[in-house]
Amino acid sequence: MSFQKKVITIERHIIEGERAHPGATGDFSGLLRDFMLACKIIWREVSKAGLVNILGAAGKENIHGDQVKKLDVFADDAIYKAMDHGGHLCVMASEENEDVLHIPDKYPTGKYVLLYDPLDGSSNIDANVSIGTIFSIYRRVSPSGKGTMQDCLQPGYKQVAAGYVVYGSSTMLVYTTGDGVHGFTLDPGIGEFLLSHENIRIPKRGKIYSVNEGNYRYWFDGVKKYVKYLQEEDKTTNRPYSGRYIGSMVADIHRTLLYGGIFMYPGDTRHPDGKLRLMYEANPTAFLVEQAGGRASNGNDRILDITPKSLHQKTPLFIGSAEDVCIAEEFMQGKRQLQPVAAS
Ligand code: P6P
Repeated sequence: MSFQKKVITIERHIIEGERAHPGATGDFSGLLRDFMLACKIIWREVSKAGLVNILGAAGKENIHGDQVKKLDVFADDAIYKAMDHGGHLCVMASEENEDVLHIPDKYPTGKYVLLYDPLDGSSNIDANVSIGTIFSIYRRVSPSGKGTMQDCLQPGYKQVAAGYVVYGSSTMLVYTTGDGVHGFTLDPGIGEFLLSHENIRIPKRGKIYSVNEGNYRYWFDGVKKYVKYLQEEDKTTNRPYSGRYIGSMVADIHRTLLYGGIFMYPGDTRHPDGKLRLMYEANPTAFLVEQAGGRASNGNDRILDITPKSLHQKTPLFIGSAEDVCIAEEFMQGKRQLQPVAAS
């Protein structure tokens, strides 16, 4: 008799997780269920984008001056419409919208806050490169009723859940509620996310580095020295590392989480705070990577300890295997210098 491996859906995983937390109301599982529906709707469009000519710029620019692609707009709308009526949220904020997104008056408000990047890496949509949805969930801090900007501007260590959906060769949800990191692969045949990667742990040190080297001339010395260190030969530390850069953060983070190593988007002389957003990209991925045993900083401070000042503020990001990020920080802080390499 062949025994089918236990099929664990995301719903079952959440409910079993909630049972482990007495006092859980099931509110959270309802929130995630609604969010997963939105991601399946996005997956359906992303997976057929090349067929229905949905690609191409929608002609609008988002508040960051990026050309908005039609799928960006579609994804943003899909998430808002899936989440606005369930009574789980008091307010939302999206990377695509300048201000917070209120719950319509006709719907009840709840105790959670959702921040999301509806379709990160969207500049790669036309090239069929993996892209992703990133989400971050907090408990509200305002007493009741309509949520506020303060509900959205909480430091990353206050997150109660975070994760991403990567739309790639297969579509995967990777999330944490503070009790480890778990991966679910979408079975298109039944439209369910099934547990495929339980308790993901990032290697404590890797041998891949991921950064846009096209920005080299603008990098501060610490970054230049760190990358040069990674390119030196030293078999005891698996150097030189391999360079891998997809230019789609969710895909680069997913590889880093599974294989180890470091992903960096440093600040530079043109953009001292780098390009990535604290609330929508750095905080959720930092929560995930720390839960998997890794580390995430801006080169000096732990990402999750940064007190946000504005909804769309940017931050330099060094994230991945703990030992790799620590070495990067030493170079960034001038505590480590390149050693003269013995002539080979
Ligand atoms: P660059 C995509 O636009 C994005 O926000 C991230 O997904 C990605 O890591 C980064 O920008 C790529 O930026 O400047 O290297 O093209």
